[in-house]
Amino acid sequence: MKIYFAGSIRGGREDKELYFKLIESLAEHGQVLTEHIGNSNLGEFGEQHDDKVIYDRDMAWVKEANVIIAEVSTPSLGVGYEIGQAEMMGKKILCLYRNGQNKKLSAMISGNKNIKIVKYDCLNDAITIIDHFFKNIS
Ligand code: 6K6
Repeated sequence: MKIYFAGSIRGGREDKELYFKLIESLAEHGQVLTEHIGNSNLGEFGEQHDDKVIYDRDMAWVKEANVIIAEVSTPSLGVGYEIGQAEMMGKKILCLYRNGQNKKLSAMISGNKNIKIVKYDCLNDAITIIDHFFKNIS
């Protein structure tokens, strides 16, 4: 199982520790192609690659992945783009949205019937949701 985890980078790194823990949990279900998203040293201005290199690499990984798991509590153009591309490729997509955010989830995600969106309260809830998701697709 190849897993593409998507989480905000330039959209804001407030949830980077949460991403790290989610990636740890995802790694029990397969190979996480995007482990760097949880890297606490990667800030909004983090990884010093050319943007084209990042785009090409990430799109190749989206193609390679069996599933896309996106943490969408922090609005991110890049995460939204990846979800849209993954949908066009027919990938299975799970979006996790934490309750109590001051910004509502975009209707382009919440209104899309091809995307499974689950709201959660805490890390343990999110891990349970992830475990169910993988149980149901295997
Ligand atoms: C430059 C500055 C900080 O980080 C960078 C470049 N690093 C990136 N490395 C890997 N993936 C990236 C990078 N920037 C964006 N992405 C992809 O877009 C990731 O897969 C994330 O899921 C998503 C984040 O998009 P933004 O719009 O929040 O950056």
